[in-house]
Amino acid sequence: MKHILIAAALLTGLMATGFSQSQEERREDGKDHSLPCKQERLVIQAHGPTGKANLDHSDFWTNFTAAEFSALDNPATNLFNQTAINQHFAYTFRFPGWPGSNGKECCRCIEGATLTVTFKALQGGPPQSATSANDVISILSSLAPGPSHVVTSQILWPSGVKTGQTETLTFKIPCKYLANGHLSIFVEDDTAVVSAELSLLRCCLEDDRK
Ligand SMILES: [Ca+2]
Ligand SMILES: [Ca+2]
Repeated sequence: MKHILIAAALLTGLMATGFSQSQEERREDGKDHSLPCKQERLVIQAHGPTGKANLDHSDFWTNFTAAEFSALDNPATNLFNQTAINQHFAYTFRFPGWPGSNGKECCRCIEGATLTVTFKALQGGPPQSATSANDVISILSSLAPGPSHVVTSQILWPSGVKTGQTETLTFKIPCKYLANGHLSIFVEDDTAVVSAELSLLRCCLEDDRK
C-alpha cells in the first residue's frame, strides 16, 4: 500500500509539472523510472548478417516450425539486397542498454519507434499473383499477442508490381512492443530488402549507459 501511495503522490507532482507521459510508462511496467536520465535518439541502420547470431527466435510466431526457422536463419540465403526469388528475409533490431541486451536495465523507450524499410521487387506480376505482388512484411515482437507476435503486417505491392520496382514504407511502433530490447521484421520471398532503419527516442541513466 505504501508504494501505491508514493506513486499517487509522484503522479500528482509530475502531472503538475507536465511530465505525465513518463509517469504513465512508469506505471505501465511497474518499475521505478524516477531516476534522472538523459534523452537521446537511437538510430539503428540494419546491416551485416541476418541469420544465426542475429535473429531473436522469441519474436517469431510459434507456428513457424523448427525446420522453417532453421531455413530462415541461414546467413547464406537470408540477405540484404537479395537477387534470387523464393528466399525469405528476416532481421532482428537490438537496442543496446535494454533489459536482456547486456544484463543491465539502464535505458528505456520514451517515444515509439519509426521503422523505415526500402524494398525492391524481384519478380513482377499483377495484383495477388504468386510473385512479388503477394509479398507481405510482418513486424514482430515477442511482446505482441501470440501466437503470431505480429505488431503489424502489410502487403507490399497491392496494385501489382514491375520487376525492379522499389518502394519505401514507414511504420510507427509503440514503446510497449520494444521493452524486450529487440524487434524483428520478416519479408516474404520475392522481394528484396534494400535497407531498414529504426529510430527511437530513449532515456538512459547517465552513469550506467552502455
Ligand atoms: Ca515466390
Ligand atoms: Ca511472393
